Amino acid sequence: MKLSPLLLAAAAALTVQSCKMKSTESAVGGDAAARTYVAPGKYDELYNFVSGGFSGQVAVYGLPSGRLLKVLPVFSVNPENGYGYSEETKPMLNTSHGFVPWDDQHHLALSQTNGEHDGRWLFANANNSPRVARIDLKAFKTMEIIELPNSGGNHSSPFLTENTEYVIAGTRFSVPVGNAESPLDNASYKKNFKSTASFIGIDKNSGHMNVAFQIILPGMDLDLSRAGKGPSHGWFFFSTYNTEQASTLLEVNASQKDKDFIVAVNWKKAEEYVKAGKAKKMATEYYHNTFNEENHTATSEIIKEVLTLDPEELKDLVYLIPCPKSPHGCDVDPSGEYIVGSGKLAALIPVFAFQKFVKAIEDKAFEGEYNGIPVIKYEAALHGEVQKPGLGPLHTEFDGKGNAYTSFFVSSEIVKWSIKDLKVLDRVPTYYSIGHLMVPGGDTRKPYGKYVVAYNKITKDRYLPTGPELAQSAQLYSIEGDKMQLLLDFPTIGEPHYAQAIPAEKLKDQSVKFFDIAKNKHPYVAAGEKATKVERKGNQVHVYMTAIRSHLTPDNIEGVQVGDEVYFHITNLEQDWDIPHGFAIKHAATAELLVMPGETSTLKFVPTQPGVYPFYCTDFCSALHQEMQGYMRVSPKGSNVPLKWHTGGTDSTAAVAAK
Ligand code: RUQ
Ligand code: CUA
Repeated sequence: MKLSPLLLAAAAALTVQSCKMKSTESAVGGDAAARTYVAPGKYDELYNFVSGGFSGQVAVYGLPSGRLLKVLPVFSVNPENGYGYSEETKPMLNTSHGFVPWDDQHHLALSQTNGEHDGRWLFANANNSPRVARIDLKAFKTMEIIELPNSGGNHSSPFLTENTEYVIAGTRFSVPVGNAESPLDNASYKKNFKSTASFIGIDKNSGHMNVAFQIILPGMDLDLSRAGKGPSHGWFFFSTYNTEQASTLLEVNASQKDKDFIVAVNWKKAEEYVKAGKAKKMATEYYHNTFNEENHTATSEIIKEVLTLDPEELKDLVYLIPCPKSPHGCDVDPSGEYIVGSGKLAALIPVFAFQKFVKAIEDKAFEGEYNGIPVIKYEAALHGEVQKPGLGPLHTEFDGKGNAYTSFFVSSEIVKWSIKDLKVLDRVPTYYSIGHLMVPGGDTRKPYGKYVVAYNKITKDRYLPTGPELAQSAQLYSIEGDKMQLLLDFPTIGEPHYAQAIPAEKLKDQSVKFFDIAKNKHPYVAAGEKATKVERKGNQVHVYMTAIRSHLTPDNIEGVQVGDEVYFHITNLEQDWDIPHGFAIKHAATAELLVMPGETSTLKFVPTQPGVYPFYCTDFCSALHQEMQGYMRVSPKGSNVPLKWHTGGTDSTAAVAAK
């Protein structure tokens, strides 16, 4: 039998495919299933908070199972529960440029006390319209979003100091400060464009954020950052690229120089300068949105001023450490002594020693200045280099046992190396093209260790094909032994970037189960069915409605007219865990509400045609959930149908008379 060339090619392809699959599968440890299996009804060991990338949200997974537990809406509207659609949550997404329904969410930071995760809050960045959010880890809810002035692409954010004194946010794009206009060419870039490092102060008790001050740096791209800890407490380190200061074709122009910088900022000094009145007030405008737990409502505040510090004037505020080559990750080890700079285009990983850095400043071991900021000699701050680690190093995390784990995008692997002697100890492939990696607590003084998770950029053949867009992927490895061991793949939402993980023990018992209805201070609350009513104020109709298994009160409403603004204020009267009620009305141009027990939420509906509009509970809440429904009659504009409402056959007029 003669084989056609086409068949031969197909056979060859099959062989390649099966070889690949074999090697992929054999990379999994034999007992992997047992080590990631969480039996039905059992809890996971860790919460894993994973950035949602271009979904704008944060996803919560259990580890080691990889099970998706929740999608937390943060920077994007979320029709599933009405976030960004309800009247109460719309203000959360207000910015100086209006209501913005989406963002790109990259990095997460769990709040810390003494350099350890304390389980209070989770901070998240918005990359595109520069903002930082604070999520409360009792209710798993976005409580606060603050906009950043003078920023253009909030990538280097949010990163925390050891006691959550500050959330740090560096801008990726340099921009003319004060949102000024500028011609776009390299000369104008050098002259007008600045990068800023924002220090967001965090209130110790409430977690409330305020932009304490901004350091205005020369034009370049800040990429990632880490706070010092222990001996380096009081310092902050940013990686930068495009120190060439190009405004166009960065792919080529920002890769010219052998070395860019790690920007070291002395934030304790910055505090002193602010206290001494050395900061300049700059007029600006940015939004600060807070969700109030008492009335379940968000409000926006507009702030018109920011304090700025100029490192060209304040000479001991900022120092630059040369770092090869377009560094991405900039990571500080648990001891606070070593700073790892991962140059995307570098063939080695430089590790800097904090003590040497301090000594270099004392000795004035400078090689010159960059835009008026002293540049330390590379060798003077260098602890050593990891030689031939892999291709395209991006990020490094630590296990607290003296080992570092670096992700390599180009060579698609995780490499384990020793901080002390900079020797490569182990390497494992990732499937495929890893971006960030995360060791639980790997950015703190006391890593939990045990696992490293790879968050991959490309998924290809790992899951069943789902058209051109495939699930994004995370992979869980054991780091308990000398050799890393692949245990599990699990798909993620959006594109995963950075993540955090915390032992379940630290969070699970503080979880809010419902809101106390007696403490509900919403202006339109109906704290019981007796308090339900419908009120007209001009063309606004306010429906004070309650939901309880298994009816809505009132469930018949008449006297609404075309063009009225109807506000359904739904109070969920339940005082029990896991009993939300939903609310939707036919033809409303908005998402449903999902109202938590004890909470009040508002859906706005402007009917455009007369008719009868059914409404119902969307969440299957009891055996009679399907009975949880009602009608609103809408009459033509100017109609003389009186406003009335019925519940269980009782006419509102009678109910009102009886009161
Ligand atoms: S980044 S893949 Cu947006 Cu954190 Cu490194
Ligand atoms: Cu309430 Cu279904």
